[in-house]
Parts: sequence; structure tokens; C-alpha cells
Amino acid sequence: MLSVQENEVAVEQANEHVRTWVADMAKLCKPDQIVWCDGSAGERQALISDAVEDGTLIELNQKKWPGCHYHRSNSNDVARTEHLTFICTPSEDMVGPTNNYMNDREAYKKLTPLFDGCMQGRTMYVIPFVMGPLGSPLAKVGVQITDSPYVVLNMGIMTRMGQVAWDQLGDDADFTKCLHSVGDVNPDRRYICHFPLDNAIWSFGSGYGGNALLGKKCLALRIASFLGRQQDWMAEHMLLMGVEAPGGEKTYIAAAFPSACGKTNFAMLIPPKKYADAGWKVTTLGDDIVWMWVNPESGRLHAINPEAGYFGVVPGTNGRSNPNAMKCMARDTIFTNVALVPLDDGTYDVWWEDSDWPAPKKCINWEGKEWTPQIGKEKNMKAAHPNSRFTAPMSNNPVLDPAARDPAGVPVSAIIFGGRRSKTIPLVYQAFNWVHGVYIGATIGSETTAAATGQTGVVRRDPMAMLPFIGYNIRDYLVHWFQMRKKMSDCPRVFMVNWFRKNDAGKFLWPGFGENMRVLKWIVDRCHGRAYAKETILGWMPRAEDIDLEGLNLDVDDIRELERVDPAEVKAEILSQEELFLKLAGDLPKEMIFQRELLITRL
Ligand code: OXD
Ligand code: MN
Repeated sequence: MLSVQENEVAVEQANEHVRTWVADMAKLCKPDQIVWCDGSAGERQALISDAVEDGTLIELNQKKWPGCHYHRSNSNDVARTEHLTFICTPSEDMVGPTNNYMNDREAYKKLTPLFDGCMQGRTMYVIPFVMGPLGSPLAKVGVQITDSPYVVLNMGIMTRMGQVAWDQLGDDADFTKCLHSVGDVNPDRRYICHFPLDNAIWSFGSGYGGNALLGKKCLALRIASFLGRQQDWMAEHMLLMGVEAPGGEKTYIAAAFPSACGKTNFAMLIPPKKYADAGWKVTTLGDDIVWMWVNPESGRLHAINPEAGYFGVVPGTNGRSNPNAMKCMARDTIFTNVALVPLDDGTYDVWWEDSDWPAPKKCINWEGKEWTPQIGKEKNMKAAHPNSRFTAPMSNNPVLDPAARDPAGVPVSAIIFGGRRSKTIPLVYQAFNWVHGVYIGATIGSETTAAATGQTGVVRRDPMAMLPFIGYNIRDYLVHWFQMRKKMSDCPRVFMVNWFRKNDAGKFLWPGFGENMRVLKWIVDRCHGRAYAKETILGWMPRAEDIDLEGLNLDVDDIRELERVDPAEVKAEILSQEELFLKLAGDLPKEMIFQRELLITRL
């Protein structure tokens, strides 16, 4: 079958469909050898040793960072590249106005020469993996081919990898075919192509997380959202958390914020002492992606986290912003593109801006250049890239929810949308109903950050925080959201939050982080019919006395400003949604038009 050397034992586990596809891809990529990954600890150790030897990884000081390693990616390859990300189908209408389109046959034609021979002199790794708890009705099998050992090691953290995937797949042909090569990491020859009709992904020329760990954004969001629409389920860019009230009542909440708006921090929130003492607990199921379906028995929306690890932004993470994330990354973690600090004993530490430690006197920054606080200031140069990441197994999380691995998922009581908005959007409000909630989610605006390449700090419309991740036409995606209501007998309540409102002096009005528990409590109480709300033009809002502000040291003006709904600002907001509405012109679901009309009427 294959002309290249491969490890016989592991290959035998794969079924005929997988073997045939891998043989075809090997014929195209022409690797020197093929390694079929088994996901074992021994395999991981051997890969790490090789990666340390060839410089792909640098071992960190094992006393401070047991099991942790450092990786620096090519400096032209440090974020998702949305302008090089394509949905490839026979017709442009299938992908709609918000995706980059390539005709599927054209795409194969364009990428085949790039993959042709791209693995000469390299090893081709075959990674079987499962997205979702094993045995879950939504769990999906993927097989990723890659020439990057760094990708193999990250996939080993982010997914359930190895034999479990062959067990889940059985004799089926139903797996996502993920082909990846770093190529020569040339941005001019970088393509992240999705073929939803073929259940396939071809990614060339990047080794960065979202472009290269194909189980994550590519499979678990773009391909999964396409499949979800066909099969009546939802793949969303959301965190998933449990909130336990005193007495043990458990409420599960999913929340969608655009990239780098603090999803990981919120998912791992530590309640302030007063709340913890009273018995409130917050637990994490996931920090980035949820898959949801209607449980036929309860009629409620159930959710799982398809991932098995966290790929979190590092700068700004510290013992104050997210102590649980600090514990997640304390061992067995891969740090990518933070600063590397050589120590006197010949070992290495890591550092990043806004961490728990003072800046080192000297270090090597994310570009591999010498960095000192002085150089940083003079050249306006960061030590860690703003989008530098940690990859850590979810089993490291001290507040991992006991149901995080439950194949049946958890019932979702609330969906929270949010964005980074310095003006206009109040701290929290609740949608009048599901359809209104979909409108609120569809019109999320957020000030851009460094998670994707492009300009930072401008308000971008980001429907459901899914703009870069919807794998098909946004019109059909919104219709799918509206229609899900009909399948549920008891639907989640929908909320909007904004932790980022500023006063005229540019200071954040809300303390955020653990104090978000105060807002979360109001949301939980609303879900259970316990909290008061007043009707406003935007939706149901707490009065000042409905949110516990005790001990916060906020002045009355700040609270007024946080909760202010200014009709003139709301008018401007509606006008600024026009860009999104125009993009969808002619294709806009009528519910969106009605909801906007209702909002204008309330004004
Ligand atoms: C991520 C992102 O990496 O949303 O999670 O960019
Ligand atoms: Mn994300």
C-alpha cells in the first residue's frame, strides 16, 4: 500500500477508509516516514525529547514549571489569518457575505501543488482524535495529518487523541479529514481551506494555533456549525460554566464573547470572599467552544465542551485576573511566543506583560530579540506577543466541573452575550425572549484586539462572536438560531453583559474579574424567577439595588453611568449596525428586521 516506512502496530488500528485517505495524502505530500500517533504518554515523552533536541521546544526550569516547555513560532505566524481563511463549496451563496469564498474544485487545484512533495525530508504524523466526551451523541472523530511535531503535542492536550478515536469511529467513514503542513511558513502561500461538503480541511503554510490545530476553530466551529445546521444542533464560540448557589442548586451557563474579551477569565471566575463564604461556587466546563443540542426528554438545550484543554491568551493573566488559569499552566503546559528568560543556572523561565512577576532585567522576546525594560520602552516593543498562548490540559483546572466529561452534557439555563464596549452598552440586561435574544447576539459589537491580525481598537460587528467561525451563509445561521426555539419546550434565558464600559476619563467603571460574580448572581436569580428587573428600551435591567454592590467602593455616579441607557447612543448604535444589515441585504431573516423595528418603536 504505502511506499514509505510507517509504524505497523498503530496503523493496524485504523479502518480501511482512514488508511486509504492517509495513503492518498502520503502519495501527495511524499513524507520520508509516517508516524501513526497512539496518544500514549510514552509517545508524548519521545516527541518532546526530539523537539527539545532540534530546538522546536525549550525545556523550562522544571522546579518552577514541571513538565512545561517553550515554543517560539515564526514571527510572521502569530495569529489566526482570517483573510487567508476560506470556505470552499460549489456555490458562493452557500458561504454568504461574511466568509471568504473559494470554489471547492478551484481550491483543490490551487492547494494540490502546494502540498505536492511538501513533506519530503519530513515526517508525516497521523493524529486520530475525538472532539467531545467519549460516547456523547455529538462527539466527532477527526484525523489530522501534519508535519509539525508542535501541532501533534498541542493536539494531544486540546483533544482526546489516540486509540479512543479508532474505538469511537469503528468501521465508519464519518471522520473529518484534516490535512496540514507548515510548508515554508510563507504568508504568500498560506491557505486555511474548509470543505464542509467533503467534511475536510486543508491548511497550508501556518503553524499557529487556530490555523494549525485543526480540531479547534476549523473543525469544532466552522465544519461543526455547518453540520449542526443540517443535523439540528449548534456549534458556538462560547464558554461553559456551572454556578452553584448556597444549598447546592446548580445552574449551567454558556457565554459568547468575541476573541480576547475574557472568556477564559469568566469561565474560571473565583467568587469574592463574601460569596465563597456564603457557599457560591463557579466551575468550568469549557472556555472557548460549546456544542448544544435539544435533549429529547427534557426539551432543554444540553451542552458539551468538545475540547480537552485550554489554548488561552497569556499576557494579562496573573494571580489577580485569573488565579485558576495560573494553576492550569503551572505544569505540563506549552507556552508559545511569551518572553524567554535565561536563568543563571542555565535553565529558563518565562515572562509576559502584566504577569505576577516584575519584568526581568534581560530576556529574549517573542521575536527572538534581546529585550530589556529599557529597550521595550524605547522601541515600544513587547516582551511577550499580545496573542501569546498557553496550551494546558483541562485536568489541571482546580475548578473543573465534575460534568465536564459527561457525554450527556449539561442543561443550559442562560446564554450570555458580551463584547468589549467603552460606551453605550450597560453592565447587564436580559432579552425579552429568545427571538429578541438572537437579535442581541446577532448585533454584538466589540472593540477589536490582537487575537486576529488586523487593526485593534475599532468596533466590529461580531454576530454571536462567531463572525470568523460560521462555516456557511450567515443568513442560514441566523435562521437556524431562530428555528432552534421551536425545538425546545424550555429555552435558556438570554442576557447581554459589558464589563468594559469607561467613564469620560477613560477609566473602566466596573472592576470586572471575580466581581463579575455579582452580575452572575442576578442572572442566576433571574433564571430561577427570584430577581427583580425593570423594563427598558434595551431589555430587562436590574435596578441599582438589584445588584449587590456592597464592599465595591463604586461611587453613585459610576453606577449610574454603568447602567445608563442613552436613547441618543442607542440610536447611533442602531445606525452603526447598518453595515451588518447592508451586508445581509435582501437575505436578512425577517425576525431581525422586526426586532430592529421594535427597538426603534421603544425608542
Ligand atoms: C481563540 C480565538 O484563539 O478566539 O480562541 O481567537
Ligand atoms: Mn476563541
